[in-house]
Amino acid sequence: MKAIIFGITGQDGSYLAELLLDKGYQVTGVTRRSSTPNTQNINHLLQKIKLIEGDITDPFSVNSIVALEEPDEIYNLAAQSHVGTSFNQPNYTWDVTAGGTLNILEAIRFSPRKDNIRFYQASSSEMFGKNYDQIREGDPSKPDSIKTKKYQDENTPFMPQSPYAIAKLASHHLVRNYRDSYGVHGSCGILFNHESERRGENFVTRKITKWIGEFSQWLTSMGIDSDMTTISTGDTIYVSGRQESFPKLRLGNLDAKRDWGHASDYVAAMWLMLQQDTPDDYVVATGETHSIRDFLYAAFNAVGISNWAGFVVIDPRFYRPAEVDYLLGVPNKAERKLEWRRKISFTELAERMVHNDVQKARLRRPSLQTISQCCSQKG
Ligand code: NDP
Ligand code: GDR
Repeated sequence: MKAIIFGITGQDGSYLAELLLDKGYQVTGVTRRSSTPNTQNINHLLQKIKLIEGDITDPFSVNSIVALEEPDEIYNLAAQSHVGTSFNQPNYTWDVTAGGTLNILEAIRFSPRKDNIRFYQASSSEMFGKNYDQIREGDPSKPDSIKTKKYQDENTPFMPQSPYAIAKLASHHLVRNYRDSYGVHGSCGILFNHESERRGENFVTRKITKWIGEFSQWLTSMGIDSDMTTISTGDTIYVSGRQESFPKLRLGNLDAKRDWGHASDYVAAMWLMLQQDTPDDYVVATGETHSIRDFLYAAFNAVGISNWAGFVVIDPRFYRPAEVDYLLGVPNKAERKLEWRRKISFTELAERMVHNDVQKARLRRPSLQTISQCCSQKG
């Protein structure tokens, strides 16, 4: 079997490539030209995969890749995937995240091998935006036990809140339309947030764990235990009796709730979708929701710090013009039809990410330069 992955250098692309290689696929990844190397997520795979330069916004590039590679499966993971960035670069986000999908669908539609190609589209829980459904759960004989649960599943209406989410929704509808109009075997995974040790550094979970890694290394390099008294004033952390300081972690809205899983579990669902004879759309999620505060608690706890609030500054620059407040996905359909199960829990996810970033910071041995990079704290 032969697969093309658009977006192979990203978090999901790298895990998906590993999964397909394990299953014996020939994997071709599409990478766009960059002036500095950006293959850190797939460097360990470079001997086993084929890389082709291309850009999803260029129909000629997409057409020729699909025609020359003759794939059995195409996975479209390429996107401008940062929601906050999409407010500042809406046109670019639209071109990549919506227009790019159209280019692949057209390449499939006009391919003489159309009926032999299966297509996966990376749809997103962001498409639900402000919307959720509700059910009342509990024991009817014990009124106190009855609670209202808010959730999203395949039947929840979409109400996107950002240029990114609107572009993803356009792609989602395009796949349905090409399925209905031209018989394209296209499936959409409506994936809720999934993170990992390879998560981009300006998404909130990785921003937190990377900061913890740098901070732990700073304490270690000064011979200070993490339980020593730190004095937190304004934007800065000091240690009693010492001159040196470290910038606090700067974040936006801590009250938003997300349904967070591990990316390695989620790429398995992508592959399972394309093994179904009939294309369809599936929610992939954990069925749990946690606030950014919960993630901060779990992540700081992984290095033995319980009072995370003293290390964080709220910075309005990281607020979004419109927010998605609450996401909790119900993956019943994926569990029933695909027999998909997630394996990694919320706490394990946070711990794995923190330990990875602590280790990375240790290997980097921070200089003043890395500390100032940490201060710039994008995302
Ligand atoms: P990343 O941002 O880590 O990866 C995006 C990938 O798209 C990168 O390989 C990037 O290449 C590539 N890309 C961007 N623009 C282009 C372009 N013009 N032409 C070709 N390739 C391009 O995202 P994730 O791995 O986290 O997510 C994968 C997909 O799933 C994305 O579409 C995302 O929107 C979607 N999604 C993600 C979720 C999550 O929680 N992670 C949840 C739901 C959906 P480069 O390295 O050059 O930038
Ligand atoms: P999200 O992920 O927008 O859900 O999109 P992100 O980690 O960027 O934000 C999650 C929540 O955290 C709040 N937040 C911050 N976010 C960032 N990035 N930086 C901060 O400093 C910060 N402070 C608070 C945000 O406001 C938000 O509420 C991700 C992406 O992977 C999308 O591509 C994908 O489609 C969805 O998940 C599902």
